Amino acid sequence: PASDDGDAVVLERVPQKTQPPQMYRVVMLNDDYTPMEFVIVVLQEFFGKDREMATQIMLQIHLDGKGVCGIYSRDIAATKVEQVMDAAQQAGHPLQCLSEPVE
Ligand code: NFA
Repeated sequence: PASDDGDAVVLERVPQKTQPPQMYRVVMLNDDYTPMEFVIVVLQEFFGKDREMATQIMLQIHLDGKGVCGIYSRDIAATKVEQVMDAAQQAGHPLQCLSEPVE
């Protein structure tokens, strides 16, 4: 009968190769002309905030000069910026929005 005490099977842990995606903060900037109500509606429409949270974020931007609307992967963040900038332009408001890598 064949002996089976020969070749040991070694299972090695392969290091994880994939990294979580770089995330991006979508930041909105204050200005003197965009109506507060417009900012609140934009935060609800494009960032899924309820009216209370949208109002808090708007006031933070108004008082501090800028505020974070959300954190997303690159393509989603770029789309949010585009949606805000398009809506602002359509409405004739100078509202500015940008994305920046986290860390
Ligand atoms: N500062 C604007 C105003 O007083 C309101 C505003 C808030 C604009 C947040 C842009 C961003 N009408």
